[in-house]
Amino acid sequence: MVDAVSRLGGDVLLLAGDVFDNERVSDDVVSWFVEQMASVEAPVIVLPGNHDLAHNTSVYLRGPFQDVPDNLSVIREPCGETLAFPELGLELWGRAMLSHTPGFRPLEGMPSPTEGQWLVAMAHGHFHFEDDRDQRSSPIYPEDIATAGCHYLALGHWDRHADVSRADTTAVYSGCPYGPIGAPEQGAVCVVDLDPDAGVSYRLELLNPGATELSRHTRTYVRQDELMLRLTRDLQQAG
Ligand SMILES: [Mn+2]
Repeated sequence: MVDAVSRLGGDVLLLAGDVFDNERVSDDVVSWFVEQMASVEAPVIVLPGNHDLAHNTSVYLRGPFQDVPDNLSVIREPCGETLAFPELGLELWGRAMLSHTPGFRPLEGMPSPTEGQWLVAMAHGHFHFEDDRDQRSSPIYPEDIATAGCHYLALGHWDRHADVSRADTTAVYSGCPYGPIGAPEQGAVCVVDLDPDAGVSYRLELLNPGATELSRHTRTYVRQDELMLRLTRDLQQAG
């Protein structure tokens, strides 16, 4: 991913949460991450997610994050904060997650765009489709996106890539560099272009196209597993 930023000419790298799986990661892992980000030839913005919360025992309060490279920013404000990159005509907004609950609304408090600037927002949460009836934590509803006002909404939480754009707001789960579970060949970065004339567009750039062979076996296994589960369920219903 670090290499991909220069290869693809990225101006900014956004990491929309769950960079770390939990707070038990060693300081070596945290230091390694900070070093890797220092080698990115662009600003890097990290939004904490539910696996790496911004609360009082946050991984982002650990030693290696006390003295981060100039290009690395972590969103820490629970009410939301805006980072300005005037040289890029870009403002970035995000709201740090302190607890992953149904009451946390990742898009709440997003400002309107500044005249003449792109507003890109980052959010970590679960998108509820129009007909979803279950209540999940850190919910993002269709009307939240439709009325967000930002030019692009960079979403994290789902491991798979998904376009959940509504009205004029382009809103996309990037997918992750290692790919969804069982499909490493789908590991990708989402490359977003903000063009004053052409508008907002994005594309996926695969990072691990060589992983197909491994994936084929993994997916076969997953399918069999699902089949077993389904058969078990059917038997239970029948019995
Ligand atoms: Mn998450």
